[in-house]
Amino acid sequence: MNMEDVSRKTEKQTTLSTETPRPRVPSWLIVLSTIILSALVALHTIIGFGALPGIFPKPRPVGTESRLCARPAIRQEWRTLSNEQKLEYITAVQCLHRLPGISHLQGAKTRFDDFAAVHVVSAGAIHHVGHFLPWHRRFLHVHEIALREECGFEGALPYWDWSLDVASGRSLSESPVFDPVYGFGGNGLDIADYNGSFENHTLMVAAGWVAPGAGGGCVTDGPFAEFMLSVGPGLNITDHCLSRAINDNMQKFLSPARVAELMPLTTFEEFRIEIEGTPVTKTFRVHDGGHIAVGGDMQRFSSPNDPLFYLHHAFLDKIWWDWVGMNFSSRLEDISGPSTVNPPYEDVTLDFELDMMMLAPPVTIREVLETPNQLLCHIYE
Ligand SMILES: *[C@@H]1O[C@H](CO)[C@@H](O)[C@H](O)[C@H]1NC(C)=O
Ligand SMILES: *[C@@H]1O[C@H](CO)[C@@H](O)[C@H](O)[C@H]1NC(C)=O
Ligand SMILES: *[C@@H]1O[C@H](CO)[C@@H](O)[C@H](O)[C@H]1NC(C)=O
Ligand SMILES: *[C@@H]1O[C@H](CO)[C@@H](O)[C@H](O)[C@H]1NC(C)=O
Ligand SMILES: [Cu+2]
Repeated sequence: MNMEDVSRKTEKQTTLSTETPRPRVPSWLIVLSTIILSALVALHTIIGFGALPGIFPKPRPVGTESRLCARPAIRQEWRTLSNEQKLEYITAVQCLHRLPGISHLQGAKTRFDDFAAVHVVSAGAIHHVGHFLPWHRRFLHVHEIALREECGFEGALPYWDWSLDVASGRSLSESPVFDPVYGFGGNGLDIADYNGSFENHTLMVAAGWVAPGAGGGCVTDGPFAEFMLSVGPGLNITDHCLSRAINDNMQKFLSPARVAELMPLTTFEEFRIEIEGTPVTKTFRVHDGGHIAVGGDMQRFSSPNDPLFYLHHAFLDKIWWDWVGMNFSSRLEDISGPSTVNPPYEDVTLDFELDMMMLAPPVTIREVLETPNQLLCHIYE
């Protein structure tokens, strides 16, 4: 059973609880009450909810009735979790990595690989498009459900607010997310002349890329040292270890100011482009900046190979939800952008389906607009 079912059940039980007549009430009174009550119910049905305050529970405005879930999971920033909560999350991720894969996609050996494989296969269709944010929101949710249902995880997906690390003035490698015990381990082993430039080097340098200076090899400490992966790196299908190249030169794209400047953007169109980054923008933004700041697998199409992918994208998801919250009425249903990377372009609509392949049934963008709804059932703290 998942969170959706739990909250639905709770609501139903609350709504349906009725009082049984007390035995000492005379039977004629019960009959009379029943008649009056039936009349009231009929009247109520005809004139609608809200007409009889006090007799029936006050309903919520039409449309909101079953839209929001009763007890949303609370997604927290990594450093605000207790050590016990951190270990619970890490243990659940390791569990997913021990379970056999079900996707049958190339290279996917484990349930953890399934997600990287779907991301690789879908990569060309889910970035630089109108559904970039909604697709990743649903993807994170499906991952969270797998952790819960298949690995007994009882918490919520955490997020990583890297702007806190930038604000601290220290190296990103000192972030609590890179802790060897209560984090995801640190940098990759130094590789001689590693430069981490995988795509158009000229373009990357123009976008603000400066080589990390260290790392590039396998992560050697923490719970994901010797973490074996078979999807990636990039589009390759090769057995390899989790690699990283933590890049402090990316800090300037991940500052609190960079997050703050997204908030006043008035249209989703500006917002989605400004949060995602190159090559649509000329220089890096928070999405690509975060990927490149971690480097290695995280910088490639196979980025879900690094467990930090989920924490980085959860923060981007929070930023989107925060942006909506700044002007709910005008921003909630604002959606735009091409549905494909290549022409002929057609704008996505709320009915556009987010394809998770064999990971989960498709849902529409409309179904993932609000994080505390019945389907997603989470909020950010
Ligand atoms: C990094 O690698 C790219 C691609 O192989 C190459 O074009 C570029 O010159 C290299 N840059 C440095 C600084 O070594
Ligand atoms: C790389 O990017 C530069 C600058 O935009 C462009 O002039 C060049 O054609 C690109 N090279 C490739 C191989 O795409
Ligand atoms: C894939 O592997 C080949 C051979 O090992 C290598 O030359 C190539 O750069 C790799 N491609 C990517 C996208 O990592
Ligand atoms: C919300 O957006 C609408 C439409 O753009 C605008 O008229 C209104 O002033 C905004 N409200 C706030 C509080 O910014
Ligand atoms: Cu992605």
